[in-house]
Amino acid sequence: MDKIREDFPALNQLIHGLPLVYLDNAATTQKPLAVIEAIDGYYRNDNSNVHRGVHTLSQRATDAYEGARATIAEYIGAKSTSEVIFTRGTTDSINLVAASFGGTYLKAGDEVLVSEMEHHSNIVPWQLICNRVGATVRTIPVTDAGELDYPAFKASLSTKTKLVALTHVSNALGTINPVKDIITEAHAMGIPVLLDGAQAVPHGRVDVAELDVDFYCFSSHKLFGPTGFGVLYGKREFLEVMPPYQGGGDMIDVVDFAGTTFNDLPYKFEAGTPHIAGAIGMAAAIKYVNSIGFGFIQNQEAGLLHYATQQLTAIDGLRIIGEAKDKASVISFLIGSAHPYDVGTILDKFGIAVRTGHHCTQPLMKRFGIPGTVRASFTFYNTRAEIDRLEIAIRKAAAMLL
Ligand code: C6P
Repeated sequence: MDKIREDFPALNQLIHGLPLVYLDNAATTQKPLAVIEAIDGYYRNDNSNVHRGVHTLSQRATDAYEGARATIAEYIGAKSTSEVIFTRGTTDSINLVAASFGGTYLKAGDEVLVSEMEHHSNIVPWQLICNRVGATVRTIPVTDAGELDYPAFKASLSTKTKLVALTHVSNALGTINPVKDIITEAHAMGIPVLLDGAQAVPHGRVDVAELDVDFYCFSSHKLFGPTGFGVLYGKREFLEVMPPYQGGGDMIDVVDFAGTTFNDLPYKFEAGTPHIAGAIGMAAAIKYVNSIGFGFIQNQEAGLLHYATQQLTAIDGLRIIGEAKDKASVISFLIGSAHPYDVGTILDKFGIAVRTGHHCTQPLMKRFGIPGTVRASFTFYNTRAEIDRLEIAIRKAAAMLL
């Protein structure tokens, strides 16, 4: 563990005079040296634009950029690199599908099915497009335990449903949704499925071919890579017929005032100079995760989740929000009537980083009748000793606030 933690320089610092306990991994993970060095190396040695130059640096940059696409495609089990579109992140990926797929195929009276536990970025893009075309965003309720109401999901599917857009793992509750069953159910009625995988990819191997998912969206920065970069995986049969999302350089074939033709996949959806260092950094992150292995990662996270749940539930007045049977290493909680911001501010004084607030899931907070939660999210570099520090700090916060 010491050796793993040495890979993450940001973990090794004092906050308010105490060693940092970083438990905000669902917001963004820390970056290993392998990622920092890959980005540094690119800017030091190979910095150039891609797909545009015959000179050596441009070729090196292009090779690294397209090499990253191959690494990412292999990682998620995509059949072809042409199904892997580079975006600014999960939010951008969902907006792309909403604007291009939604803008083309959604008509008045149609429905897009989302759940009550969605992040705003899997709600608002659908509201924007549905409002434009006269379609409706329909919601699947969430149970008291924070699970998807599966019978309600089944009952919501109809001939009006043109897309099911669901989160794979809830950022606010940690709930892991039964996505394989959901996809099978939707496909049986000919309905495509988009999954928001922002919180799923850091916790386990996702195989898009095995899932048979139609669109899969995720961000690099929650997977130990750089911010501002992410992926839209889409099945070729959809991407081929979807119109471009944005216009500009690289996404065209021939431009003429009489009419413009577009580049092949995936470039049709990648207008302008891309985040080259982002792609290189994300590929380095994937190689790093592969070197650690999901066997170790999942074992570590399951142990931390179990230990933290046990330690935290022993605290008087502490209530966990989200008790799904199948859960990622996330604990959202409230202590008595204390406001989450106050708890988070006190925890910071003890050197502990957690997230507080509505976690960009306001409808979910409304469902539970709460203003927000305090969220501790763990990854493989966290330790039981850190959870002990969290527990002690929560007890002190409770003594101060209640
Ligand atoms: N959730 C959190 O603290 P971007 O910002 O595009 O990289 O990811 C958006 C997003 C989409 N879906 C889910 C399930 C997410 O968790 C997030 C980001 C962070 O929970 C920041 S709000």
